[in-house]
Amino acid sequence: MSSSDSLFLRAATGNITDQVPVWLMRQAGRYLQEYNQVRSRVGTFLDLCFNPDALTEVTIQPVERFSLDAAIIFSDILLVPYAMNMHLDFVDKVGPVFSEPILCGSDIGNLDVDSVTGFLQPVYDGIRCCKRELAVSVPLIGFIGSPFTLACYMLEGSSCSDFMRVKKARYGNPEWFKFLLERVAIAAESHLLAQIDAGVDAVMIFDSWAGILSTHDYLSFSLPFINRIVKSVKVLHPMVPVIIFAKGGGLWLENIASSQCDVVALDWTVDLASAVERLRGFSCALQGNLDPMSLFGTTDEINSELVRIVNAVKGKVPYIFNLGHGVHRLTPVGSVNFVVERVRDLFSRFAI
Ligand code: 1CP
Repeated sequence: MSSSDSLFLRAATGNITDQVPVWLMRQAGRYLQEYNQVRSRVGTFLDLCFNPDALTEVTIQPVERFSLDAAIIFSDILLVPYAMNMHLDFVDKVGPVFSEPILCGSDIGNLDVDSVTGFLQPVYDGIRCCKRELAVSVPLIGFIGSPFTLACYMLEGSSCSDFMRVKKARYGNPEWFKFLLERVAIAAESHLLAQIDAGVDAVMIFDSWAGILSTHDYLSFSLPFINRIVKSVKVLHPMVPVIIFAKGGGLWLENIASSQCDVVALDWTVDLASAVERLRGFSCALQGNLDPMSLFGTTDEINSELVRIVNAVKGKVPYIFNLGHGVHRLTPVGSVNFVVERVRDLFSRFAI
């Protein structure tokens, strides 16, 4: 068997599969005891991201524990701005913090685009290490944040609620806002291509803050920069599937599917059956949709969500099971187990 025969890659390249491939956004992390053990041994979150052996270990942990059909390299979207020379800390109970956010156009000039792949070599070493350790039936996914989502963090400095600085930049100085997006797009693209060169089998672009934009702005300030990156991947690596995830992007599924991407990843706000209808004319696979917070509910409630999902997709569209966003760090591990086993069971029992 070669990795292209894997369940995940068959679905990601547009084939309707008999069994459903399963993986979970943020499948590695603090809800797993074995992750916390490695974290406390290795040091900070950033220490872990730059330690090829340790990041391999935590990448593989959830794959082994839940027999998942794909691994995602343990890393973070914010390593790209970090590699562009922005000081980054992950502060307990706060999250990521850039202590010197971008304040004006002249700060953009200080961003280093050329050294990104040199700085992120440990990530590529980690990818090579994961590829040696993973079974061929388990493909490895590489990823970046979308230029817009990265720019949000670079302007705000940390997680925020009103995105005042982003909106001020966009409406107060759209020219330098676009210039920032261009610089970030170049850096993010080089990191994605380097991950492919190191051996990832598929790539995903996370546009986690897409949903704060108007439709006009999503189509002007986010999707074009993603499209440019997708085009480069397709020119250089036409066989590598590209997944696009826009959180809050349910209004724009057709626009996303019109890029050259292979898989449209859905958050939990989208009605899956309607998404299947809307994307009928496009040759894209679908991924995701289960509300990650449903894992805090009863098994009956989780089960009915899974029945709805399987009913909407089975036999109709190439589909990869996933959540509509990342696994929350307080998620009971038993619920993850239940979801993974139950969705496979339901999928194999439903007649096409
Ligand atoms: O101490 C810790 O363990 C830190 C928690 C943590 C983890 C486990 C962070 C900080 N990042 C990660 C890993 C991570 N981040 C992965 C690993 C692979 C896997 O999925 O198993 C991935 C794919 C990401 C991607 C990521 N980072 C996104 C996009 C997906 C999403 O969740 O929307 C975003 C927005 C980030 C930023 C980030 N990094 C960390 C946190 C807590 C956040 C979110 C902050 C916020 O809510 O604004």
